[in-house]
Amino acid sequence: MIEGSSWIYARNSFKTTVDLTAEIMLKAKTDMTTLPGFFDIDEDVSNAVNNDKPVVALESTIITHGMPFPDNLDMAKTVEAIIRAHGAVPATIAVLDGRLKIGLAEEELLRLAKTSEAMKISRADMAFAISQGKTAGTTVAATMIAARMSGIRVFATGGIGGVHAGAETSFDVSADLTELGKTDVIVVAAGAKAILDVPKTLEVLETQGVSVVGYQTDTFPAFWTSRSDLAVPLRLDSAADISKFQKVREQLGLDAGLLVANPIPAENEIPADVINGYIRTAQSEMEMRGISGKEVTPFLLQRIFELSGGESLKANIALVKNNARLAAGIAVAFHA
Ligand code: PSU
Ligand code: MN
Repeated sequence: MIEGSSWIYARNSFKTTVDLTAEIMLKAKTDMTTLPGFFDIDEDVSNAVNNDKPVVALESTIITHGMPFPDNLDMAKTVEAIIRAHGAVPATIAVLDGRLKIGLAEEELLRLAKTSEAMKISRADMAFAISQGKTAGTTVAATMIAARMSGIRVFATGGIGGVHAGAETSFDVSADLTELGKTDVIVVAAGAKAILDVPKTLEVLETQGVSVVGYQTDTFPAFWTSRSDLAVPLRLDSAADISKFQKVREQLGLDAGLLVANPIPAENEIPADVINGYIRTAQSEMEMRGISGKEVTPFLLQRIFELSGGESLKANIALVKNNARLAAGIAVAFHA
């Protein structure tokens, strides 16, 4: 990377800065024809990427493990429609029978939403699912890898994985954080859920070199609640400024992610004391039942859904929609 760039600088030393910028941006573009044979890229998505048009990637663990059927299907379709309405092409990413899908057809979404057999894959087991012909929901980490390889710069999700409460003994730190530390994609999320240890999550993000930007907020949003008592490291108030920031990050070749923390709309939030009560109950049940590893996040989400009488799911859907809107706006600004 360093060698390649300095070679360009040496060879083009007579060129203007504008020429050089254009050349570096071009270099960052993906040649889709050289992707591995197990990629299936939707035609709208590949046309958009090849013509430098806005695309927004979407994860699928939220469909397979994050929400019950049929709400998951409704959410997935609505979010895609929101992205289209805001001028970008949606690309839901998943593994279906060993094929890495970048953009899903409606019947594929339906299949994914209904199956109880899907794996939940991250960096460590993505290749396993593909090589074994499995069907899997991609986590934030796996979706970032697939998006980056396909030339997609912007990705919308609900919340990222993080450092789990009690990580000092369990060592449960989501691979989403290390992925954010090395894969340059803009991830729009509503902060981190209060089921996590949010202060430690922010510390790990900083150590990993992740740019964490609060969108129109000074505090790091806590998923179901729009504010927390933790300061957000950086703040920007428009999609245009986020796009400007990302262009400089790419020119510096930072090879780390940009996390945009977008607060849930005030009218959809659940008061902190209410949601925290459910979280504590769910966490103590989890301990009693000895649940660990990959099952932690899906278990907690499901229990909080039950304890809140479905309110947590409504808020979750509202914040994903809100993130999709902002992600489309950022993608449009980035490709303007
Ligand atoms: N947050 C949600 N719903 C989800 C997830 C996070 O509100 O479904 C999923 C995302 O796919 C995220 C994953 O990448 O959980 C993190 O899992 P883990 O904590 O096991 O790394
Ligand atoms: Mn984990």
